[in-house]
Amino acid sequence: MKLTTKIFIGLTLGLMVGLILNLAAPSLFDVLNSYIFDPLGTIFLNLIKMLVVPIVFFSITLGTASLGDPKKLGRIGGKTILFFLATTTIAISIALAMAYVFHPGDAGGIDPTGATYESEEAPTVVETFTNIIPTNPIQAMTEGNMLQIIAFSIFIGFALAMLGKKTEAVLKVIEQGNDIMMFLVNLIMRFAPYGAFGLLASAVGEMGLEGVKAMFSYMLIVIVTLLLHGAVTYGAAVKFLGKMSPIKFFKGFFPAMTVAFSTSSSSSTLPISMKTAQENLGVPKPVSSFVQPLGATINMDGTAIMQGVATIFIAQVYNTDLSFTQLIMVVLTAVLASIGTAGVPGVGLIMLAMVLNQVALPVEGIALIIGIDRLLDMTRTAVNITGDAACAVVVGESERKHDEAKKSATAAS
Ligand code: DAS
Repeated sequence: MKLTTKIFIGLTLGLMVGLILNLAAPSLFDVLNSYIFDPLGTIFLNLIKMLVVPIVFFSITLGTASLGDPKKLGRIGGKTILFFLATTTIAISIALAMAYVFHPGDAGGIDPTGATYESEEAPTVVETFTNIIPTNPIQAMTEGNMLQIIAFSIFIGFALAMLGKKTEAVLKVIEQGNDIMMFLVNLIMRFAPYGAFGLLASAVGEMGLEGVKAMFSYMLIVIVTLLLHGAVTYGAAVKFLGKMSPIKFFKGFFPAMTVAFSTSSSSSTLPISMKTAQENLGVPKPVSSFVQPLGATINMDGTAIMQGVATIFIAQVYNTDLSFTQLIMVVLTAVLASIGTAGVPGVGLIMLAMVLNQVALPVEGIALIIGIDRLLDMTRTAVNITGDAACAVVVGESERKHDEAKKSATAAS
């Protein structure tokens, strides 16, 4: 049986077991969660998290080194950032429109009085950009500061490309390091169905149906917008820019989506996202190794969608009308906010506080949606990494066309 099918079965069983225990035997759920569900999920999460830092370092260093000339690195970087900004802006605009049309905050039965929420300090956009260069790369790795690890890896890869034969032995070590990481990803993925089961049983068992009912309209709008953005925006991008059938794209990338859904973490899913994009979608390794780790950190369309719907939902619950200028501020802040956060569970809520502050909405409103955020986090993380893969397919195709044009120009001359 295919691994994807096994993961899907794990997720389905987890959903059923979590719901049944939450409804019929909550005390039994607590025991099973402590001794089975939570440990299964945590072991799986830790196993893939163990690989994230070395995989990002080896793959980006190797990817940058194999890009060769700095012009190509600049070209790929430019296309990647442009794609990320364009799709995230589209994502949050669709989200704001959906929330305005369907009014989730007017669903009634939601009493905001007494809601309290302590928002964690989010980095400002300027801090995010100035902090990209690590003063201590080893410390960046121990702390898992993804943007700094990416920046350091690009410098090392660039040096390897420029030094060529002089450092080919080091390049060989980096190549072998990357192969070791990919082997370990394969090995760990055998445990994915059990990890997915544990993670979902634990999340659903804790949340239960109660939370879902109260926030149903809010959840529905977020999930519909996520699916709409994924199918339409990414489908159109891979079809018209990536010259790939959307069916092939979504089917080929589905294994990574199931892991993102299970773990709610783009960074933890990165090893599998890259393996799936390279093996199932044919994305060239140098492009995948550059675009996907960068995207897992700075490109979060799913998160921007949640922030767009949540902002309008909270404005409606607190009977506050947002002006057009404020809506533009929401789009800008959410796009920039998603750049500043690493892909880990629940980070979208922390950044939502930044967006709400920007338009003077009560941050306490987050307390209304925190209960069901885990399930939405799963869905939006799957969309986040799918956006990165769509970008890798589009940039890969663009580079193929560029190389072809270069070859025919050389042949003609
Ligand atoms: N869980 C985050 C991610 O890994 C997304 C979020 O929190 O919004 O992409």
